[in-house]
Amino acid sequence: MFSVAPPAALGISIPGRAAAAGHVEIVATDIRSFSSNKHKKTDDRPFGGGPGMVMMCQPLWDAVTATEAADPRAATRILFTPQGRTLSQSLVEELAAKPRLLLIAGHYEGIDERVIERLAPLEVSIGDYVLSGGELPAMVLIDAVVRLLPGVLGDLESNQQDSFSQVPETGQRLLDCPHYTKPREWEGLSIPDILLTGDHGKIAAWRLEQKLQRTRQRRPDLLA
Ligand code: 6GU
Repeated sequence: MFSVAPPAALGISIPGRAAAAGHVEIVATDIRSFSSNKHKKTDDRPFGGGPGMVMMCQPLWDAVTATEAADPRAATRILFTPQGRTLSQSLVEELAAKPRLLLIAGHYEGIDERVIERLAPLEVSIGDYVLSGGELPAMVLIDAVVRLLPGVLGDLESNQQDSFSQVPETGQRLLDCPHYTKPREWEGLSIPDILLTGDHGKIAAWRLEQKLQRTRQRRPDLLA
């Protein structure tokens, strides 16, 4: 078959545990193994000249269609590119609800536009900076999606209170509040008294206020 070992980074921490427990299956495909060229070439010089190499249509098309045919569930195709829609927690939530994702990581200056048109993938970027390929963005997306799958996080590490998750009180996406643990005094520094009152209503209100304050100070764009 054409699958290869997924990147080692996916075998550890929460994605690794999720895969071991059967909450997610991650399969990697080497596009090079679909090259019809005797040198396993998957890229070539750009028409019109210029620097860099361009990923050819045929190996990518064949890799995608063969990978899709190996599983009857329809796949949502995602192509990682700096020209894509910026990844956000709401997009991560949308993708976590899909039965199957097919992630395409190009490792070249670009991909022949004709195969992008034919594949019609969702094009996704992870931010306004340049990486040398889509592998790290693919791992970022996998980590963000897998931790939202049912059963992956236990109650103690619930994702309900993460930064960028909608707060139940207002439905806004806010930054997280500060957290404290033992000891009560550390190096002369104490913790906010409210956290010791045992008044869960007041504590929840304080935390919401902290989230709003932090978001106003650090990320006013989230409130706009
Ligand atoms: Cl998805 N790909 C590359 N090459 N660079 C990026 C990116 C993706 N997102 C941010 N920078």
